[in-house]
Amino acid sequence: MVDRKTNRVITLEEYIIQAQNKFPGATGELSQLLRDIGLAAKIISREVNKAGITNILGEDGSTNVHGESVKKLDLFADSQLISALNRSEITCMVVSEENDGIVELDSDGGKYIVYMDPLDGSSNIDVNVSIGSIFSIYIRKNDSKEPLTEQDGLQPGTQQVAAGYVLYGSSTMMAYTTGAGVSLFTLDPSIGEFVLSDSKIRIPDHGTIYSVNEGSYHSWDEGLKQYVKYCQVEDSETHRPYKARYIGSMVADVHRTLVKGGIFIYPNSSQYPNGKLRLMYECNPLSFVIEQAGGMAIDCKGRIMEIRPEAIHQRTPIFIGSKQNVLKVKEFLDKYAPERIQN
Ligand code: FDP
Repeated sequence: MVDRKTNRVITLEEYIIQAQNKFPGATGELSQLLRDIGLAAKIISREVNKAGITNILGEDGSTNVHGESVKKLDLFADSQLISALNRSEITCMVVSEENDGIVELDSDGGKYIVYMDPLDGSSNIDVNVSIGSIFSIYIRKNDSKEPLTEQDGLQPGTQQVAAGYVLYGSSTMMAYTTGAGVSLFTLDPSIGEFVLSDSKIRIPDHGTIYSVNEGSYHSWDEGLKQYVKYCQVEDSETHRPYKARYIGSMVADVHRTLVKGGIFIYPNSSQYPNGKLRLMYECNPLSFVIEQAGGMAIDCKGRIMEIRPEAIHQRTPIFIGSKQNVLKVKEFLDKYAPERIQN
């Protein structure tokens, strides 16, 4: 996207400053935080792109807090983001997929709490498939003189002040929202800057792609089984059958859903009774982005962002995407499990 007055591209830095200037009382701290994340993302992107030619691919031998094997790039991304956030001393605490407890940063009264999944979709690293970083930002509620605890971070997604993701795909893209729409940037490697691609991206109201790991079909609830059958039936009026697309990296699947419309699902199942994906650093931030673009995100009962979290690494089922598609899957879920319907 080109600035009409100057006829040149707008960088992430410029865009953030312009946005901040619209709020005369703004301290500039949130802008700084977003710039820190942007900088870490560029460094991670560089390593992701050369992963195959350095010795950084593969597992480092340890397992993370969820018992999943940790890839070397996960650890690299985790340390880059934490040190970028530490530098400006405005973030007091980080919760990361890679760390069991909270990580306290060297801030003197810093008010921001950042949740992150430094490298989501990491089982795709070794096969050169898109992966991403996700972030979600909150303001600390209690007095900054009190010791920090997990409780400080247990706020519903509706309290997020900003959230977004970086997708390391055929190009590197960053999408974020501060609650006033979604802005999308593309990393231009020739100048080493994220440049604005779209300042108010909208998700289509209806899409013709469904995205779910169908290998788990037999462990799903009946409502979801019936919905997927519905997606596969021929009906020209509703453009069915829909296309099935599943990358297996949530960021990449949700990004495609944002751009093209449709639905991404990671359900509860007999294998994962509470779903697999994490509420605080996967589902809430991506729900904030999708809602801000005009879409919807629910668990089996209601809005993802209204879930009251009880643990920092909590999991949730998620149905996220175009409004009409999410409402349709909800119809099926409610029909086969009416006891779940929320008034
Ligand atoms: P991964 O395990 O590769 O890190 O966050 C977990 C996640 O990827 C999501 O990015 C992805 O959508 C999902 O798990 C894939 O899970 P399945 O392999 O069970 O489909």
